[in-house]
Amino acid sequence: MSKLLDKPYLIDFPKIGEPSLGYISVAEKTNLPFTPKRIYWIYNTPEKINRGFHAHKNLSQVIIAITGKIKLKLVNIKGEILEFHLDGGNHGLYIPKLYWREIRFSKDAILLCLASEPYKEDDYIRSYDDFLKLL
Ligand code: T46
Repeated sequence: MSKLLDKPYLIDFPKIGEPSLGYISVAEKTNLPFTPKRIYWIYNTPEKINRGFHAHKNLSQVIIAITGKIKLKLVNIKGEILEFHLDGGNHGLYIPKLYWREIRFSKDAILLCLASEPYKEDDYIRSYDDFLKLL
């Protein structure tokens, strides 16, 4: 399935369980905008480190804060800024292609990413000046 939407949005995954037992959340065809071709995760990021600082030419992603808190600043090609705070394992953020991202992590944060494409370094726009040239 490939539903190409041009705006980021939050996805609420089901949260199955109860406090005394813990929870299971599920990402599947019915609640994802694409079928993931790659999964990666980021952890042990020091709080003073910001990651990202790039956009993707073609890649879409869904990002989940499995634990901890993750703040994302997104910029679209018109220069509009959007901010999102993720802090529950049952919420995901869909990020379409062509969004500059800057990401901050709480000490205990684990970021899980479902990516629409395999890793390709030439899909990255890593210079903000080059990104601004798309405006
Ligand atoms: C994104 C944010 C949320 C690989 O070899 N394969 C991979 O699948 C990935 C994601 C990265 N790498 C290598 C490339 C670099 O040598 O891992 C190193 C660190 O990657 P990067 O500097 O891109 O890391 P972040 O945290 O700035 O960005 C990553 C993703 O690359 C990016 O798509 O949106 O996480």
